[in-house]
Amino acid sequence: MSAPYQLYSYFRSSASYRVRTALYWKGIRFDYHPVNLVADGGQQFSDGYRALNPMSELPTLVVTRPDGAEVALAQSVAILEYLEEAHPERPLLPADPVDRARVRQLVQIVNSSIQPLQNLKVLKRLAHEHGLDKAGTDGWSRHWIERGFEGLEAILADVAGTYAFGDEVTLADLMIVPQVYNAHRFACEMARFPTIARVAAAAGELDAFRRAHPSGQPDTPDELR
Ligand SMILES: N[C@@H](CCC(=O)N[C@@H](CS)C(=O)NCC(=O)O)C(=O)O
Repeated sequence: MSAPYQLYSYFRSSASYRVRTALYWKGIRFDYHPVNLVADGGQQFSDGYRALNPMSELPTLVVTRPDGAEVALAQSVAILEYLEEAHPERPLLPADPVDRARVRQLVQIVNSSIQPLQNLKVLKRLAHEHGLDKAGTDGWSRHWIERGFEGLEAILADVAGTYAFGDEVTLADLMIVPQVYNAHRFACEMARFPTIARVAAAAGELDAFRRAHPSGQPDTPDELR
């Protein structure tokens, strides 16, 4: 029997990593459908995938309604908010409205002010239209991640506990752990961001985060396992 959710994911996609973590955190069954962002010129551009997600981005979560109708949800934060509402067990947002907004502030720092600037399509454009080599595009990504982490570090210095917002895991951790994974890929100087590094390491130890890690997905190449 197929699972109630169908996740379209790429092992190294940080936005997919966020959603995988939420699914494991809440113990929700899902089928994994790999979409390779680099093979064949990018499988996200295939007609089949574009029909699910016209933005040609990962992740997409296909949800089956009680009447059997399937709905494709895109944008990882919209998916996380949906999962939080549909599966309130093991909540990932605090109860207090002001605290919920503060967690969402952290979510949006990663979602809107960091990740889009180092997305694959941006790096491809810099390489193909503006002549940057690999060192150039890596430097670009490093710059924007470190710029964003400067602000995030200052905020976390006030609000972090064991995890990004106090002592409970929240959506902020689901955003920060994959962004720190990307920061390492681009050789960011993480020693400058001790609170971010500390909370990402603490959350990264937890079972859901381990299971969602890029090194252990069905489409992870053997050499990266
Ligand atoms: N804001 C979107 C971002 C999605 C996104 O950028 N996905 C990346 C992988 S992490 C992607 O599919 N990139 C495809 C490309 O750049 O061609 C979300 O949160 O879902």
